[in-house]
Amino acid sequence: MRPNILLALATAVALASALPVHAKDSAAVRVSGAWIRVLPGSLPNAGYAVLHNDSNQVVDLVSADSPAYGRVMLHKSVETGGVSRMLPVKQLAIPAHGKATLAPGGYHLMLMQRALPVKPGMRVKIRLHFADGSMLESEFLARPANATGISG
Ligand SMILES: [Cu+2]
Repeated sequence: MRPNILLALATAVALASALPVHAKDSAAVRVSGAWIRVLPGSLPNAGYAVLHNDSNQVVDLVSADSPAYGRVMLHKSVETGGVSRMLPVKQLAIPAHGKATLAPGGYHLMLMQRALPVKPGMRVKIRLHFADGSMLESEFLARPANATGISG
């Protein structure tokens, strides 16, 4: 190979290795009260938590994933004319020095295509991804179908 091609290859390798391989952990967001309502069979499960933003800037939750589920979506439950429906949500803002709540009847993580067994009492890893490219891995406590919160 000619030297200038080798140089181009070396530059390409150097550029590739400079790209971030892993998203940086979010230092701004904390999760509390994280739990999953486990429904029987192949029904989707729902994940709930309170997301706290300790920083001076709004942080947007844009997606999530989990080794226990093939697909995780951000949803919002809305009631129109007495009928409850779920709508996909592109992003959820966590205000600066504030919080965003995912709870039954409102925002939630829709956990679909269960890939691992999830039983009440288990702790399930879910990674939250934010608009700034950071992410946060947290453990959600699996709870039975009739649970109304992380306890009770
Ligand atoms: Cu949903």
